[in-house]
Amino acid sequence: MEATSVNKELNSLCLDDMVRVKPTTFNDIRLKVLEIFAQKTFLPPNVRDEHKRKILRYVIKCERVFGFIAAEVSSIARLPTNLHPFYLELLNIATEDHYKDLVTSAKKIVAITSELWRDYRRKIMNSPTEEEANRNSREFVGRVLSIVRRNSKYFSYLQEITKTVRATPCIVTEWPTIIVAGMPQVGKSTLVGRISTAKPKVSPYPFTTKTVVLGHVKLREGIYLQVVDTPGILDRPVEEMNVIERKAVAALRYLNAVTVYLMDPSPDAYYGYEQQLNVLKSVESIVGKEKIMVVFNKIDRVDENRVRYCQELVKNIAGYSVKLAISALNGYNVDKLLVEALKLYDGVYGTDYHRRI
Ligand SMILES: Nc1nc2c(ncn2[C@@H]2O[C@H](COP(=O)(O)OP(=O)(O)OP(=O)(O)O)[C@@H](O)[C@H]2O)c(=O)[nH]1
Ligand SMILES: [Mg+2]
Repeated sequence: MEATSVNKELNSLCLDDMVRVKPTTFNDIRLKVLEIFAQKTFLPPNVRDEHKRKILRYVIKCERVFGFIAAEVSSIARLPTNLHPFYLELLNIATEDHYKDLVTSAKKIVAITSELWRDYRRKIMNSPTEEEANRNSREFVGRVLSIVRRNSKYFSYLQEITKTVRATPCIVTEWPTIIVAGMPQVGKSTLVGRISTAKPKVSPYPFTTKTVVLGHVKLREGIYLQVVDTPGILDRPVEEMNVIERKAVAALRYLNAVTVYLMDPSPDAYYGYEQQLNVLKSVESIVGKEKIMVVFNKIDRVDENRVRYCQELVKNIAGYSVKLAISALNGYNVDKLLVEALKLYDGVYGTDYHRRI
């Protein structure tokens, strides 16, 4: 078994292919509109009538303003809302649950601006004097900017959206997926880094992992696994979780996977076994007991008696038999873990991967 890179094109879902937008704000738009309006206009030489030439100048200015706003805001209005639920949830997390509001408000700007432009184009064209054409075109720009101002409060999330898009891995939909979950500091990233192509940051501080990280493992020619590193989850109700924990919950809830629930049985673990068992219960309430495999990590620093004692606790308090004890740090039993996880996956999804490796 080896960590290996594979072709990203292979039946993969990539957020950056679907969500393409660049951050902008009302102020950016306002400045650009004023700049466009002030630009010199060059009239087509075939318009000879002096009055028409003066009027046309304003039509062209406003047409440019309209074209700019339509293009700028349409890229937001066209953001997809029928995404894979995992991706949709990540975007909701990035926008404090305002992703759909953002798209709706951009659609509103485009629709109202288009309507205004239809009206004002006629008005400006029919202006009897240059002064009136000037007044009408300024009125158009003023009204358009006011529409943008009133409907752009969610644009402030665009920055966070682009960050999320950049940080979100592609999902290969046809591969078995194994999520590694647990409290902060149990060694999730160390494990994922050891077995897969992903190289997540490891450190002795909680919430080192701030987003979902995905790695690939080649089990044999043509058989690959996806391994998902998740941020740590604390012992508290799902509704009270912070945005980092919510990303772990999004992976658990929306990816078709099995979950390795990693525990640190050390007596001086960052979080004690009671909290770790409470979080196991939370994870169970999201994915269901049948999709969970409980694994002890850091076995290199825990004596046998302690392991046995903790196994009993897990059995008696949470009702799970601990499947394996590993050391993500030195690699002890990690290959076994992959095989066991795959067996669980096959049992849940009716596949036969573990027989083919
Ligand atoms: N002794 C020992 N230390 C380990 C083992 N696995 C991880 N560690 C250490 O535990 C600490 C936390 O490891 P991480 O892999 O960052 O833990 P995590 O669960 O990803 O933590 P968060 O990202 O904060 O949720 C680091 O100091 C690792 O070196 C292990 O098997 N044995
Ligand atoms: Mg981590």
